Amino acid sequence: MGQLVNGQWSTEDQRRVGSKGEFVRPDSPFRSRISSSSNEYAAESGRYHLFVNAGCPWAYRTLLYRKLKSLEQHISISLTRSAAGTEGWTFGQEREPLLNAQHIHDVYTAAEGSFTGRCTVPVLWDKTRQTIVNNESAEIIRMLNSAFDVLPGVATADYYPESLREEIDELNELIYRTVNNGVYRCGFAQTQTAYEKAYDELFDTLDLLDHRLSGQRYLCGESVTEADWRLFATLIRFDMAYYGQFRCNRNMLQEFTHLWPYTRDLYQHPGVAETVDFDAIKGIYFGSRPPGIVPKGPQIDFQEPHQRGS
Ligand SMILES: N[C@@H](CCC(=O)N[C@@H](CS)C(=O)NCC(=O)O)C(=O)O
Repeated sequence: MGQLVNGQWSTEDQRRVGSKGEFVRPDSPFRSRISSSSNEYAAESGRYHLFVNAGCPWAYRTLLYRKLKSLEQHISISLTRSAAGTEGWTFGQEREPLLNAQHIHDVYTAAEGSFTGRCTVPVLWDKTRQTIVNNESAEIIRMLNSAFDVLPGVATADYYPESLREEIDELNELIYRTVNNGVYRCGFAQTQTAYEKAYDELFDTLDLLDHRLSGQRYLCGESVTEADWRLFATLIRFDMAYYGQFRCNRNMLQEFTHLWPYTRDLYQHPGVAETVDFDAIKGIYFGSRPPGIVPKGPQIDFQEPHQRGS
């Protein structure tokens, strides 16, 4: 996809491959935090903005949390086009209104003129300090979960409760490595061995989670947590994108006894369905590659009753 080198766009793709041909995801460089007690990044209404692509599973986490926590009135957004162009994620000729950016890389250079690195979404932008606060989705959703709770109208739901943190962290670690990033390790592997290792680990974890969900409604019991939402972002894309495009094809999600109704259960939570943009999902995985033909199928009914409680 290319990247910035000293603030200039370069179409040369930096290799993200380890010595065994395995996909290696670079660390996110902007890691500041918003909090209700921060002097630098205070939790204020209207101050922050998200630059996102609705198809991307990492950016999607932040869109989902913005909805779940009723933060739409406090945090504004700019959506890129779903497919990437020669200069990465783009807003097209119309540009987006906040920074007059045409590409996501314009947002990175607005924060740091000589930035070197990949220009990923999501980006959490501070309108006051005119800079990027954070571009790591795992950290952004933690902030959205609680930092803005003091503002009017914000939902009080806590998806990272104190009593479950250890369990959530443990699940996140396994699910990030083998499922969220696991599908990318399948799709971007450069050797057969690296691909098969990622594939086996992915389906071992999905089998384990399917079994876990046979005896309880959600990953940590009877209440939805961050671990569920992070898993959901991958599962909702599974049959449509990863099964075919990333060769994650031992089974479709729809063939799992418990994971499939579990995914529908989460999809049917108030507000969630409207955050999922199936055209955008197909757009990033298929539309970004020439000749940009997007598959019509598969037909999946996420609204089918899930029978896992109400
Ligand atoms: N660690 C980041 C990863 C984000 C990420 O890789 N986003 C993809 C889109 S799905 C991206 O923007 N890729 C562009 C690139 O790697 O150049 C996060 O979770 O926020």
